[in-house]
Amino acid sequence: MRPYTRETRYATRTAGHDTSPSNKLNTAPPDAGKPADANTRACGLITAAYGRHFIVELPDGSRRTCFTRGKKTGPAVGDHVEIALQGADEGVIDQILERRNLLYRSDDARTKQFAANVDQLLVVIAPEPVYSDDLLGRALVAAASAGIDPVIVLNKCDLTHSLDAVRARLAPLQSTGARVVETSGAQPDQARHDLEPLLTGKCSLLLGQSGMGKSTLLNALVPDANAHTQEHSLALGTGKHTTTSTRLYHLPNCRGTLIDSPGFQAFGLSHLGQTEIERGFPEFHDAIEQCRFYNCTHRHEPGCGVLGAIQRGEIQTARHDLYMRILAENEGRSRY
Ligand SMILES: Nc1nc2c(ncn2[C@@H]2O[C@H](COP(=O)(O)OP(=O)(O)OP(=O)(O)O)[C@@H](O)[C@H]2O)c(=O)[nH]1
Ligand SMILES: [Mg+2]
Ligand SMILES: [Zn+2]
Repeated sequence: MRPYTRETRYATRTAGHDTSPSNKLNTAPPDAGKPADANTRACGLITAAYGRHFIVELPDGSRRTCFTRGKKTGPAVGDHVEIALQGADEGVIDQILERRNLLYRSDDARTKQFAANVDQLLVVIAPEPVYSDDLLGRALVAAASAGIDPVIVLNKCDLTHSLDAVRARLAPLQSTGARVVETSGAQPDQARHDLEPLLTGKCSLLLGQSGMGKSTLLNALVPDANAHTQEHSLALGTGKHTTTSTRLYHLPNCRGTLIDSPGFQAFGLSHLGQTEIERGFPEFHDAIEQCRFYNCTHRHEPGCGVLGAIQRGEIQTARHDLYMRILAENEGRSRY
């Protein structure tokens, strides 16, 4: 066992709810409606999203390029959809079948869907380039609000000179129950050993800032993917992230799927209300029980259990600051 292998588990489970932000197509239970006419209609899985067109994988393994009608943009990678077949290799997406969940971010201007029907969120960070605590915390809040299990994947553990510093940085978050798995995409056999047990039987989404090594991990786990990877500095030099679209892959060695996504630089959560935000801060939960007012916002109220716990050093100020920033986004949005 390598010296850097450590793991802790997320203590709290949350139920997922809001799964329909910009889903302008109809949704229906998977077995709803009339049976699809095999000659003209089919059900499939969205494996790639390129703006308005999508790759849909049919049960026989064939793939079709599909479009949504008109201006509708609703489907996300991981969605099961019903399509009307067109020609030999195209189709039109008529309906999104019922979703278990949808992970997305939002700001005042727009919503960006990451993926649907995800079992597990792998938030990839690394010692280099420097990752953002704010963005990591937001990804965990998004996962909790969608009812998706999060795992922090600390990649590039071969960079031993900066590993202790990044572990120390992660420790406070780990103490809140966040699960951390260490690995190195630069050592594909090791990465498979570290991650395959986690991935078996699940749909997992690789998410993180640019340059953290998401596509490198994908290539280790799905060698046929041949995903393009690049030095972060080169990627930024072109003004683009290396990965530009979200794609789903089948894992060859274990049952399950893995989704690679473009790096993000912002993670707005203006769609989340206070209760949903609180779910992303498991270390607040006991303290909230002590709040004097049932509708306490944990900002300034007298008798607030969260503020009390901060004063006693039981909750970190930086985490409370993140909570306040996300709450302010939601309130800013509801004024429009
Ligand atoms: N030393 C080391 N370098 C790694 C490791 N994993 C990835 N890299 C390097 O990090 C750089 C970025 O890797 P990518 O896989 O392209 O990163 P990404 O997260 O997919 O980036 P975007 O697609 O832009 O979001 C590349 O130069 C990789 O070779 C690792 O485990 N160790
Ligand atoms: Mg990539
Ligand atoms: Zn309170």
